[in-house]
Amino acid sequence: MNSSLAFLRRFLAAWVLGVPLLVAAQAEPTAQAVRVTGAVARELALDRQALPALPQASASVADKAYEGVPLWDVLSAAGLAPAVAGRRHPTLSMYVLARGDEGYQALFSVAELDPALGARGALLAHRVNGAPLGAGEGLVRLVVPGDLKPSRAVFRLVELRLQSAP
Ligand SMILES: Nc1nc2c(c(=O)[nH]1)N[C@H]1C(S)=C(S)[C@@H](COP(=O)(O)O)O[C@H]1N2
Ligand SMILES: [Mo]
Repeated sequence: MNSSLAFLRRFLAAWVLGVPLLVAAQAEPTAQAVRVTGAVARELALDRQALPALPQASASVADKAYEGVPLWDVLSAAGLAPAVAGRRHPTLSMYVLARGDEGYQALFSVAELDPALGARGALLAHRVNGAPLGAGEGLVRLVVPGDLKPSRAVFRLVELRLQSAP
């Protein structure tokens, strides 16, 4: 009798404590900002308020009209800071790792993004076809004009990490 009562108590305690923890884990909110990190002069965090306040641009990709902030503007605001010194044209050996909140990653060379070189016009999009991004796309989707498939169009973007090739 006593032991089954103890079991019931433990069961109830696990239930009462465990359920809210489980719910909290499942309801993990979409990241509230895109962070610009790594080899930059100053790290940035762009949140829901900051993004629409920056100069906007648009891009059409796969029959969708995206609006957002040019990726190059954000990289310029953060300031490229090559980690390897004494190199001619040091940004030519730098790259950006774009990461979604679940760990999905896609890499861009700084040169392909540079308006003086590849000029891809990549956008940190926060609106599509005149409305906020779709459910599941998060706060920001990286939109990449010129890519034939949207494989690098990282949704639920949380980080842009600048690195220098060794
Ligand atoms: N965060 C994140 N972004 C991602 C992916 C992913 O798995 N995670 N898949 C990519 C791939 S391979 C494709 S084809 C497109 C699919 O986007 P869509 O469902 O809007 O067509 O999203 C890209 N962006
Ligand atoms: Mo894909």
